[in-house]
Amino acid sequence: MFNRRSFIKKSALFTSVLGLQPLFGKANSSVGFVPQGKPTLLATWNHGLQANAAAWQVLQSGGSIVDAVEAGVRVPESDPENTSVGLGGLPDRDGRVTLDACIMEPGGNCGGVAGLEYIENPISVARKVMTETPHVLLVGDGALQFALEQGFTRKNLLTPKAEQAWKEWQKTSEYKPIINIENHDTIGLLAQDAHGNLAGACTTSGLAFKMHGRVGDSPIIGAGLFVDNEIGGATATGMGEAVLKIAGSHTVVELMRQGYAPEEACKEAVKRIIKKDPNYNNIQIGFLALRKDGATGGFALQKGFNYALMISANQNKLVDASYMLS
Ligand code: SD4
Repeated sequence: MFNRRSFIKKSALFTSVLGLQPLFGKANSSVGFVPQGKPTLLATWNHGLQANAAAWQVLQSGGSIVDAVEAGVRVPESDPENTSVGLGGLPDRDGRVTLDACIMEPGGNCGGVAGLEYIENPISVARKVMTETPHVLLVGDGALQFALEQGFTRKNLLTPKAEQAWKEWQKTSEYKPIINIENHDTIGLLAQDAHGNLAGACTTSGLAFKMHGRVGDSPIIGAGLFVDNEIGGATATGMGEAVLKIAGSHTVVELMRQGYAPEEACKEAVKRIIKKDPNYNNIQIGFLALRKDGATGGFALQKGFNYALMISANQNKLVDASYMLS
């Protein structure tokens, strides 16, 4: 494990030798991480590659870190072939596509929507909740009403492919969440710009064929996503109920604050889920973490979770996360 005390000792020595002050944080918040001066993007699953590429483009053309994470996750949201996010997402058991999303910026402001129907890019509505309302989370009809007032277009999100899958499911109506669905699922994107500022976005259609009204971890700040600009950010994918029970992403960030390295922090959060959830064998959970100094990591409960890491214009690659159960 990354040892906080030795890190603080070493960085104190380093800064005193050079006569420098740590750039970020106070001694009692454990940091002193110096950002590496280049952007880093980290996103869940295969579709993270396209999301990262879009976010990178925004940063290169002078967009903000919040513009970048929003633009990144809009790509899988708008892909009708992707059955776990936005347009084309698998519906709930009543055949309704209900979307969850949230976004968080370096200043700690955040916004989210849950159970939002008919809007292709819920992440952009979440951003509007953050910037245009005094609230953090809008749900259901209220979220839709707000989106329409903000000028978003209402459209049918249930594609023929998703409708067909729902009809198939109705033949048995058996509710059994699928682990690692088609290797793309919720998209969580964590980003750091060249100045060291952090932001994140998370968006999903939630568990396929869920009860109508069910909300998972993804739109909940602290569960599906959390960013502390002094320490780092984290995001989650997988069985939302398990992530909610341990306030997963907040837990990962707090563990990094205590000195855990990103992967270790994600692993510790997975361990907490195993301790609490007797059903852990049948679910998947994946966490990603991006620390203030640009260090990254991920960890999953089961085999099969991967994520996209982008650190330069031509270095955007998939990484297989370590996992607990084989
Ligand atoms: C949820 N965490 O709604 C999301 C969806 C997901 O694997 O990632 N499913 O629980």
